[in-house]
Amino acid sequence: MSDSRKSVIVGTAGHIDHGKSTLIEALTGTHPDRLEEEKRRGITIDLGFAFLEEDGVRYGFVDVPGHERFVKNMLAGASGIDLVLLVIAADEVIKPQTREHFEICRLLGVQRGVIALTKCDLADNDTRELARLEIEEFVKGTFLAGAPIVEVSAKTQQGLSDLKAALRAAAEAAAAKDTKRYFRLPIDRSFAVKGFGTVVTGTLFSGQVSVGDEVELFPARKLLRVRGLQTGGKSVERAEAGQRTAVNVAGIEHTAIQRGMVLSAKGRLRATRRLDVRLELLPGAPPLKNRVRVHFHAGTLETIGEVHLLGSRELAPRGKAFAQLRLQDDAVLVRGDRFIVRQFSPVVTIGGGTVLDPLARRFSAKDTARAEFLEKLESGTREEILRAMAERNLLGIAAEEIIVRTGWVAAELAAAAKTVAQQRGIRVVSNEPLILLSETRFSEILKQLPARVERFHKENPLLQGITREELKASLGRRVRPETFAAALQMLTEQKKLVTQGEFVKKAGTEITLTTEEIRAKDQIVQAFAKAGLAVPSANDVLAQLKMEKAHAEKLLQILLREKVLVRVSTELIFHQEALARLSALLAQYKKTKGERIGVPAFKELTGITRKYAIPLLEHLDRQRLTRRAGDERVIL
Ligand SMILES: Nc1nc2c(ncn2[C@@H]2O[C@H](COP(=O)(O)OP(=O)(O)O)[C@@H](O)[C@H]2O)c(=O)[nH]1
Ligand SMILES: [Mg+2]
Repeated sequence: MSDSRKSVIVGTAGHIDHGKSTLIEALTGTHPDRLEEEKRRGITIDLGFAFLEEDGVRYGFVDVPGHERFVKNMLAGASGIDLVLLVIAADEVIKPQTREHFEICRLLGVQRGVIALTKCDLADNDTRELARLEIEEFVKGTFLAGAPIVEVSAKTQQGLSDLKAALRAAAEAAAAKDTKRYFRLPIDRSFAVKGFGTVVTGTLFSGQVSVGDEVELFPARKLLRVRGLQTGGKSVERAEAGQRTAVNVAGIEHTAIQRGMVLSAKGRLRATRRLDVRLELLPGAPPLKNRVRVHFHAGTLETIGEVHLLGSRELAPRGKAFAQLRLQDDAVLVRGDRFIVRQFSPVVTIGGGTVLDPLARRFSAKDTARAEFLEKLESGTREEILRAMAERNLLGIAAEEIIVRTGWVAAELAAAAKTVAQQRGIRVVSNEPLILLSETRFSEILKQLPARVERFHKENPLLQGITREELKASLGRRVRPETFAAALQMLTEQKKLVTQGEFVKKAGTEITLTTEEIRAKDQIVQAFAKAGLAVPSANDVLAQLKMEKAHAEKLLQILLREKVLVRVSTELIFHQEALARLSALLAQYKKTKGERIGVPAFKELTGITRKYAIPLLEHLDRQRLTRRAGDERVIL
């Protein structure tokens, strides 16, 4: 679907009673106040929405409440807006929520806007002129410096066409939201529509969504099917970033979804309660102490967070710092997302900032590299960020983790990884999945592996080698399977290690058994081979040998490792050929007598006593050759 019409979200901002809702109605014909209580009291309590399509631009208006008690609702609406319509009444000019809303928009990174000087029918020329000067002073040096200040009156309709022209110019200049990123929609409402079921609404933050898509609901991590979509009051097949969107989802009650939850592309995000951020304090805020609790707002989510300042005990007004936020609830965030913090009590907006690492490592005084890492995340190129992530993690970093932290799409990640792989210092240990690891760490592993193998040979002179599994485990949990495989491959290519099936050994080592050992080993094998299924006890077999028990024990271990012998229970060991014959026997039985076999029939078939039959049947169950069904077994 190619569609040249631009979609922009316009959010109102401004003090209560300055005429925001009235102005939206004058512009769109829709009064945004929805709730009964709002209509009765004549004030906006929650978010309101209206649409307008004009001159090839689709406007989604989000009307916010001006009352200081409802700033938290305003915050849910303000995230995701492209343009702010700052509403200032000519007769009152700058009031507390004019300031607070404006600061919030600035902290949320809103880039553009239009200022509406409302209620101009109530102000004479001089008053309007003074208001203008005051507003110009107010926005000086900010993103709204130089923004048009349009005089309007919703009552007389004066200035409405100028306002639309100003909005249109701003809409054209505004950067379009990225429809190529992963789909993300912070939910602001959830309700049921008769005949359709659950509908959630929100500002489509990034990417796009189509009817039929499977999307993920956070933090529940529930997959939901998109049954229908609406934008601008019309049913559509697809909605994209920058549109107010209603999503009809199947498979969930509307009461199970609340404001603050997020719908997103499947598997592309992760919930977090610990994030590293760049935090900024407003000029008018009191100093912020380390470990203080704040209200945290991001997207449509509101929760409580604890601030851990990096490297300082207090943040001064206007100050900026790196900090870790610990949240009380799950948030779904990626690098670059904006957030707002409000004082715990009394509740006023004190600052905000940008998410740098949404899956931050636990705060620790020993972690001296954190600041440098965060600087990279804040202002580095993709390549620099990728390097920094790979270097910071002993395990290296995998594609999936990079994506959930950064929101990068596959092509961006691939391009950056390609460049990084060509530079020194970072190694691609696996392409599928993509895993990057620092060379320093990789060479450590390259040194550790032969040392571990060597030690194994020393401790187990009779064994041919260490199993892959044991070798991997000896490195601890700080090595991914892919990294282990890559290192092992490199070492075998360099002929430092040799692999033989399950076993890894040092190149050039052959275990050499003495003639006496070889003979003894053979004796053990013969004893079990001869016995068939009615095996002797291992102790008895070993006692027959003319050697020390511990020594004989080792030979038995070798045979078990070589899988010549198989341990079926603590007591019983069988020759692998006897077991192979047993499964052939069972297959034959199944063919001729059916799939069910009881213990008596099994004993008869094999000619063994209960002492052997029961452990053998349990072994067969574990091997999934049989399955227990009451008193009988089903041959699989
Ligand atoms: N005279 C006049 N009154 C207005 C104008 N715009 C809004 N009002 C009135 O101001 C009051 C508050 O308006 P409202 O839109 O609810 O303000 P909000 O709190 O900013 O949304 C209402 O009684 C409106 O009728 C205007 O341009 N001129
Ligand atoms: Mg209002």
